[in-house]
Amino acid sequence: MSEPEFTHPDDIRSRFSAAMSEMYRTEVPAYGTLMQIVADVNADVLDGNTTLRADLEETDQLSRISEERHGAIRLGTAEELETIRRLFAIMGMHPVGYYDLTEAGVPVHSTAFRPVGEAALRHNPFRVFTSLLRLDLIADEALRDTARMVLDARQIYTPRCLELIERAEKQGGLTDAEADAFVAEALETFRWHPEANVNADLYKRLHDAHRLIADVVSFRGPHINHLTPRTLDIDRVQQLMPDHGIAPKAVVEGPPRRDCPILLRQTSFKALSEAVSFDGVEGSHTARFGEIEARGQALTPKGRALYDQLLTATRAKCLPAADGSNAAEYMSTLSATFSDFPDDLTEIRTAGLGYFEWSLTDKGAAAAGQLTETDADSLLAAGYLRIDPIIYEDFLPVSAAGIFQSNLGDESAQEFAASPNQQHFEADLGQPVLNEFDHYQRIEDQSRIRCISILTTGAAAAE
Ligand code: OOG
Ligand code: NI
Repeated sequence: MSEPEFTHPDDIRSRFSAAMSEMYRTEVPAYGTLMQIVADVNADVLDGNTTLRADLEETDQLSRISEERHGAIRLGTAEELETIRRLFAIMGMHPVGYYDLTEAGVPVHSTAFRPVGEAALRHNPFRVFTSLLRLDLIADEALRDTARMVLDARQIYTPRCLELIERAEKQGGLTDAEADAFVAEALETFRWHPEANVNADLYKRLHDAHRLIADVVSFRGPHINHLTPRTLDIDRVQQLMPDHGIAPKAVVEGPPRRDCPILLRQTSFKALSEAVSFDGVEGSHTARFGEIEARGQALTPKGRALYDQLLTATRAKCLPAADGSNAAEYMSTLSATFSDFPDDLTEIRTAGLGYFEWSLTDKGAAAAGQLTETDADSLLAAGYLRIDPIIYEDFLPVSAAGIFQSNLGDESAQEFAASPNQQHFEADLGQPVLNEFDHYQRIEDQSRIRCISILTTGAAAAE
C-alpha cells in the first residue's frame, strides 16, 4: 500500500488563519472595519512607493500584505497549554520566546507559537501569542481554589479535535480531508461563547481580583481575543480609526517611527463590551478587540538592551495616560529619547545592535568559486556581499502589557511581585521554548557561512 499524502503543515496553518479571520470578522464587526482601513492605507502606501511594491512583489508578499499576522489567547491550565502546543505543532507553529508579564502588572506568562524559518514564514506568518494564567498570583486562597475547580472541569477541545491531534501525531501528518476536519474542529476552541461558565456572583469576584482572571476562568474556552494584520503605515491607521467610529488605544506601543524600523510597533482599538449570560442573568464582558502591527529589524541582545534602556528612560519622563491626554507628549519624548539609537544600517551593524542576513550581489554571484578572501566585512566592502535586516518575528513584553492593559481597562494594572518562571512554564508546556536571540543569530551565521562558501568553493557548504 502506498503512503498517504499528507497536507503540508504550512497549508494547514493557511487554512486555519483564513478560517479564524472569517470567524472573527463575523463575531467582531469593528474588526472588519479595521481590516478595511488597513487594506486602504496599505494600497495608498504602495501607490506612492513603487520600490516597496516591487520588493514585495518579487518576494511574493504583495497579494497577502494585509492578511493577519497574529492573534492571541489566554489559557487557564497546564493541560490546556500542553494540548495547544500539540495542536499548533500540526500547523507548523512552535513555541518561541518566554514573556513574563507579571513585571508589567498582568498575572500571566506567555510564549508565541509561530512558524520558524524563512520558507514557513513566507508561506503564512500567522502566529498566536499564548498566555497562561498565573493562578498562584491570586491572593485570596478560597477564590483561587474555586477558579482552579472551574478551570479543571472545562474541556476546551472537542473530542474530534483531540482525536485528530492524536492521529496526526501517530501518522506523522493529516490527509487533505483530515486537515479540513482538523481546522474546523480546532476553530471551536477559539470561538466566542456568550454563555458564561460561572454565575454573576463568581464572575464579579473573579473580576474584582483581576479582569484578566475573569476573562480566562468565566468562559467555556479561550476565545481568540484579537487578530492583527500588518500595516505599512501604523501611524496613519491609528489616526484614521476614530473617523471610522473605532476608538484606538492612547499610543502606538514600541519604538518610534524611524528610517530604519526596529522590532515591533503595534496598536489596537479598545475592546468592546459584549452581552453575556451568567446562568441566565444578563450581563456583559469586555475582552475582544482588533490590533495592527508593523515590524522592523530584529535586535541583538546588545541592541535589545539599548532599546529597553531608552524605553524605560522615555517612560520615566512621560508615562502614556490611558485617556490619550498626553499622547502627543509621549510620542515626542519617545522620538527624542530614541535619537540615541542609530538610525542607519551601517551604524546599526558596526555597533552590533541588529541581526542581518547575508546574500551575494550580482558581482558576488559572478565570482562564485573564484575568491580566497574569507573575511565577510572585506567581501561586503568589495561589493561581493550585501546585507539586509532580519525582520523581528516575536513580541515585546512591555508592548504586550500595554495591549493587555488598554483592553482590560486601564485600572487593571496591579502590583505583582515580578516572578518570571520559565522553567515552570516549560514544564507545563511539555517542551522548552526556542530562544529567539539564538534563532536570529543562527540565521545570520548560516547566511554568512553559505555566501563565503559559495564565493570560495563555488558551492554552499553542507549544513
Ligand atoms: C495578548 C497581548 C499581547 C501583542 O501583540 O503583544 C499581544 C493578550 O491580550 O492576550 O498580542
Ligand atoms: Ni497582539
